[in-house]
Amino acid sequence: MGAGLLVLALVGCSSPSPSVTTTASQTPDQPTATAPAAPQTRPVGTPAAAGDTGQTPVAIQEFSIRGREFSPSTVTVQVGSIGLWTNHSDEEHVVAGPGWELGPIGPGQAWAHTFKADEVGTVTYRCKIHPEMTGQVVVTPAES
Ligand SMILES: [Cu+2]
Repeated sequence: MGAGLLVLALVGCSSPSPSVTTTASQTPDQPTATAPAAPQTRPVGTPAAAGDTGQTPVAIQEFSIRGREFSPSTVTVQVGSIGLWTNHSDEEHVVAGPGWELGPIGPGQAWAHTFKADEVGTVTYRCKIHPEMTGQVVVTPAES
């Protein structure tokens, strides 16, 4: 299961590089992240806390929660990519997608979800606390 991982990081609005602790077991076939609509996607070298070595680098798509909005609200990622939601607001949020849930994400916290092959297509997620908060992620198959 792609259970959410609490990322223990001191995330401030001025520190855009939260350290990510992940136990992602999904290994993308190709590390080439060529999602055209994902300007914030960046490769991650070696997941420091990952148990097994030799893992293929994965892309991280960062999402900001400010006020009661997700940013970006629509983005395209590849299977195996990690979505990282960072709460820059002053209240808790719970990010809920089909079959997964992150949170409650307190102010300053970041939680991650790895997009799996069974999520290929358009994933709509929302905040369970504030249903008016919604976002979409278009998950594309891993290139082979
Ligand atoms: Cu919320």
